[in-house]
Amino acid sequence: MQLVIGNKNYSSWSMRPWVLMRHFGLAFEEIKLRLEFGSDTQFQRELARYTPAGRVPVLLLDGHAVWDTLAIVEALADALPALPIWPRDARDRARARSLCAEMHAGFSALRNHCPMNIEARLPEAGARVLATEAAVRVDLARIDAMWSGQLGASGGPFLFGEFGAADAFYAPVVARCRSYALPLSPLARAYADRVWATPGVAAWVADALAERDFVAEDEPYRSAPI
Ligand SMILES: N[C@@H](CCC(=O)N[C@@H](CS)C(=O)NCC(=O)O)C(=O)O
Repeated sequence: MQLVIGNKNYSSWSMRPWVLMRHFGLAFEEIKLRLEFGSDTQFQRELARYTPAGRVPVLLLDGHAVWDTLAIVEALADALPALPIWPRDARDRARARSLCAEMHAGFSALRNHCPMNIEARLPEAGARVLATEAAVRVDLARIDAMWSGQLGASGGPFLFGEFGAADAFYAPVVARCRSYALPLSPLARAYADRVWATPGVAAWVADALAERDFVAEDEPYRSAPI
């Protein structure tokens, strides 16, 4: 298997399947493309070798391209049915898919105003966004309630007991909460800390910190390279 990804510091969508695959100890080759925005970039030209969709991540299964995180997670679950990527219980599985779909299709205010930037510490930007953007407050409250409710239902330590696709989908939100110092309830904060400490997430974060790259489009709150 190969996984085509963007910069680890910035590419929240790439992070999701990568940490899931790493968590389950899957052997895969990582193909990292430097993010660039706009048309006719080197990023777009290289990516076009793998997908016509123009976005990372892309999973190559025996050379067959699967793109978009939801499709990638489903393809992994199909290919590796012994792994608890989704919960075993059908109702839990349906709920886990709902949470992933909610992330995939929603939380645009949080995503737009607090783009993932693992190495950055931007508490002032976070405070400003929370003070001025009601939609971000709504997104954060929904995520906190989702995590807290789901941890109460499952008993933890992860959303459905053991770490799986739903936790991987929310790992970039954990990164945003840290960078922008977004407030969480004690239950949600403890969950976020557990996610951060998982070996797959920790490995991604270590790689992100080592990148020391600067993509201006992903740095709305800073104008200078690190
Ligand atoms: N719905 C897609 C979103 C993927 C996505 O937006 N990827 C970003 C990087 S995190 C990207 O490739 N951006 C490049 C561009 O927009 O040109 C998924 O779930 O994989």
